[in-house]
Amino acid sequence: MEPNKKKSRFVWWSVPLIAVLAFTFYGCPSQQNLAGSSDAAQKVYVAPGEYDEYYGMFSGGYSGQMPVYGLPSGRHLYTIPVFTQSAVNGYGYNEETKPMLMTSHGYIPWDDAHHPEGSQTNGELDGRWVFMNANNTPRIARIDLTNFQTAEIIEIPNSAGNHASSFVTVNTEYVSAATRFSIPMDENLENMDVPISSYAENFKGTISFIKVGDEGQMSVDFQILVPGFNYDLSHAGKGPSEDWAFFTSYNSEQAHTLLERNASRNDKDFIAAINWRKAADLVAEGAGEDIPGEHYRNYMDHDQQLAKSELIETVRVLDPSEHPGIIYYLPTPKSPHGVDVDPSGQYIVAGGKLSSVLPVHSFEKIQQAIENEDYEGEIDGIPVLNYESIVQAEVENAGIGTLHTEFDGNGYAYTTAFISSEIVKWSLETFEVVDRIDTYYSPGHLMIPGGDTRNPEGKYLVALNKITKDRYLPTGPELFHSAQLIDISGDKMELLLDFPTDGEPHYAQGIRADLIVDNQIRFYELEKNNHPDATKTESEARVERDGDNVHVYMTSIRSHFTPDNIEGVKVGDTVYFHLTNIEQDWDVPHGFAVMGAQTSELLVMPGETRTLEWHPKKPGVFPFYCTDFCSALHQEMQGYVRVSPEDSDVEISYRTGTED
Ligand code: K7E
Ligand code: CUA
Repeated sequence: MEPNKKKSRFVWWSVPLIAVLAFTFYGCPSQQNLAGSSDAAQKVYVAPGEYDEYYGMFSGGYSGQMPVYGLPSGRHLYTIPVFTQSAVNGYGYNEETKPMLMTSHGYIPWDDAHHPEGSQTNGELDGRWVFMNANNTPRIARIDLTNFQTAEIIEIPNSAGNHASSFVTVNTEYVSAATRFSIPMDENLENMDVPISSYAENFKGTISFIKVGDEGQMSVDFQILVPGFNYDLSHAGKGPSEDWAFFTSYNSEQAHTLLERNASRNDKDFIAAINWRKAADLVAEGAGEDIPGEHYRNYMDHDQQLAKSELIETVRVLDPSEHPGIIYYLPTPKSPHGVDVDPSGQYIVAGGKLSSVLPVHSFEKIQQAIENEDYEGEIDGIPVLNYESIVQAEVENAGIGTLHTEFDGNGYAYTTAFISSEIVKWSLETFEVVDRIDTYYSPGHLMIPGGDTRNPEGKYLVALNKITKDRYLPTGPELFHSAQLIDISGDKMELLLDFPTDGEPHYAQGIRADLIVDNQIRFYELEKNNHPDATKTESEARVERDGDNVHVYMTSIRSHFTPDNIEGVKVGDTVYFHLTNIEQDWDVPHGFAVMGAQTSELLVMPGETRTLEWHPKKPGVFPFYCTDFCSALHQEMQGYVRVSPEDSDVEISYRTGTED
């Protein structure tokens, strides 16, 4: 990490100098780094009340969420709760959304999310959904962009470390998933208990294709059984290669300990090139075998506005040795990381994280090599194509530790180099580097709006940096990651803006705001709320005892709850507050919290019903209140619930606005 240290030192002593330079050469056009100049400020300035041009949908990494930023301003607009409970609005805490986080391992309130990917039509972003992977307990989420909420989460069976995910095919026919960590696989669960040292013999990988229905509904259509390597990243083809998808792998050494050394021995690992169309056709004709593969599909029932879970027991698996032509290995130097397909669909670029060059494969040459059976070997029935025959170019001087590439649609590619802390721009014609710019520090992914689609918008690039160090006011040992907005509209890249990001964004998607803005739901129509516990008018509000369970059917409207005085609850009861917000206007949520509740608040959108479960532990009178400042009389929006001892004979009663 030498280069970082050097830059870091440079920055400290040069802060006053940069200020002086900026002052002296104010507006100087020859300066590559415009940040801090009024020109840069102008380019990112979005006036108060104005909208940004792009939504930036970022992965939250270990936050498990999807923070949303406006671009070019870098303003944090919202955070979509996805794989992790969110105490901000009760996602994963309230009864309605808990089922979203069900898995075959039980309820899992956290994950590590890396790759958001927008739905596409004809190879272009269409603004309907964003998909995102969960790495730790393999899952894929679908976020609905009409309400910015998680609409569905599907678990991926026979997989561990769902990293090469969730990349879509050109018409969102499929979303990809693959095993980062290979694991023992056997139809008999007891045979899964094997010594780790039997890796080479027992550990397998799977590459999964998740079908997406017209309404977005996801199902695991099929998995392809592959040798036990680490499958790292993915991208679907486009244009001539649109029936194909590409997955990098490392650890073709099949090491199971100290991978930093043991998985770095081979000169080349592989990109798996998969003809998903052919595999899908075979499956549709009945090919493959159904094997055990317990997994959950959780989805938001739009009618009832609550999440439901279903358990699926099996999954269809294809063995490539029985179905020639569905998968080929492309030898690729040295533990490649990202794999990116240029807008024409012709070039497949591998991130050569341990390689001194950046290899670019040609789809045409791949097809030629397949036709000629130009193989240099075979692994478990998978033909390995001849490297020399498929490589189009090796980009020299593309930086050290190259990871990910995006495209501007004007004939250029941009690659992040982690170790040399820079973004390198190179030509898709000459395969020569034409420009480079320092980033602060150590970029992982980068994002150009539409930069992995058929139609990129080559205006801005966002570098998603892994190391922040001295870029902002320090916040102790833990620092937010840093994103940098770079102008790529000219010949020279220009740094415009730094902004801190929540969690650890890996990848991001930039989606033109006009694809999304007009489809926004502003509130849920009360009339269409078919939640079984909805209370649509104050006159229906009530409290009912059912054994030890007490159900409070409650409404909220500015600025009171109905009912707001409740008696007859006893220690040992389970109390369910079913709160319906009966407002019918944009941006009037009401919150709900009761003292001693063992869970988060509820934040209920207009027209929606949410349920908080409470176990009162001691007698007393417990206040509840609205947590969202909803009106001038928000502080008056409160109530009391009386809790009596377990053996009390106080009957259930409730009221609002009357003395008894
Ligand atoms: Cu490179 Cu998870 Cu896509 Cu991070 S990954 S950087
Ligand atoms: Cu409702 Cu504050």
